[in-house]
Amino acid sequence: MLIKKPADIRPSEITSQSNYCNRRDFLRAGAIAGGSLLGANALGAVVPDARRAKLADVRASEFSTDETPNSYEDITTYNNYYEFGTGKADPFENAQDFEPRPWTITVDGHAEKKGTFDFDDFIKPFDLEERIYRMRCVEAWSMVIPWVGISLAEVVKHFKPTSKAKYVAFETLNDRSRMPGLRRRSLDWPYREGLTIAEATNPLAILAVGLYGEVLPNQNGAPIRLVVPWKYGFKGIKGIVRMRFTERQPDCSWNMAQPREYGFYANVNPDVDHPRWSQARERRIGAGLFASKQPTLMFNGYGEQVAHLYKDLDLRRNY
Ligand SMILES: Nc1nc2c(c(=O)[nH]1)N[C@H]1C(S)=C(S)[C@@H](COP(=O)(O)O)O[C@H]1N2
Ligand SMILES: [Mo]
Repeated sequence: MLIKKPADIRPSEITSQSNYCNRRDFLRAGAIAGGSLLGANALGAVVPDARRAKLADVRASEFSTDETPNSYEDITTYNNYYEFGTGKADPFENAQDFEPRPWTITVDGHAEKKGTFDFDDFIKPFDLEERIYRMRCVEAWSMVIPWVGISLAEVVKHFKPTSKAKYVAFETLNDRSRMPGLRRRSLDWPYREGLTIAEATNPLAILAVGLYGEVLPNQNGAPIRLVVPWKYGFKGIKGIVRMRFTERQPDCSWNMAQPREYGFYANVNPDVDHPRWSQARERRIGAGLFASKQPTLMFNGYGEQVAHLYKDLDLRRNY
């Protein structure tokens, strides 16, 4: 285990957001904090099972944007998470009582290391980083979100995919007793997404476990979700329970539902319109109803890091 740098979150982004803590959560968070005095570094990353508990040992990332993050309220009340309903406020309203524990993640397919891991054991080997990313939804709205996450590239390396592995497929929890939206066939459950191995090992891709320096809220995908900032929001699968290394391009929920509208790649691209609307501009959530839309950037502004992944690909056909 490498020695980590001390926590280095920009205080301005966190202090105003952390007032709420119920007594039970407060006590549990306290117990974790006490434990960390004995050496959280030596134990690896620890994500407490307590709402809005602060995450320890988070370092800042060189990949963060310096744009102002959206408010905690914007980020946690305007969501897409169809397992909790299709309205933008549904996940906030219907996911409050969801318990993201116990939680296991199964890793299978073409990899040397496989198995079913308890969430804490899964993330323990990896360092926590704050990554303030621009996020762009296919519905032409955007936000800036201060995630806390672990590098997906590190995770992939850890499980040692074999030469047969060309893609990584992810699946969301599919438990009707805990997710009311699953009773409707708004999508073919479980929610599924995938990346090429090259995409999954790009340094920008993360698995997020936190937001604003705190444990990830349920409506944003607790306890662990994917974040790929150069792709449309729907690639960012929430509540991940399975990660599978595959030889063939995996099925993806939105692509299965509407193949003409949602492709496998789903790179943010202002030049390729969605069949029903333009993708050239975006509305920044929180900017006010009368604020003008801003231009959308190729690869959501992350071209320097990711354009090389697609140099041999026709991005009009591979949308
Ligand atoms: N399991 C699951 N993951 C999901 C979705 C979903 O419906 N179910 N919606 C996606 C879409 S369309 C978007 S825009 C993002 C929204 O993430 P956020 O609510 O944290 O901003 O989650 C993505 N991940
Ligand atoms: Mo989306």
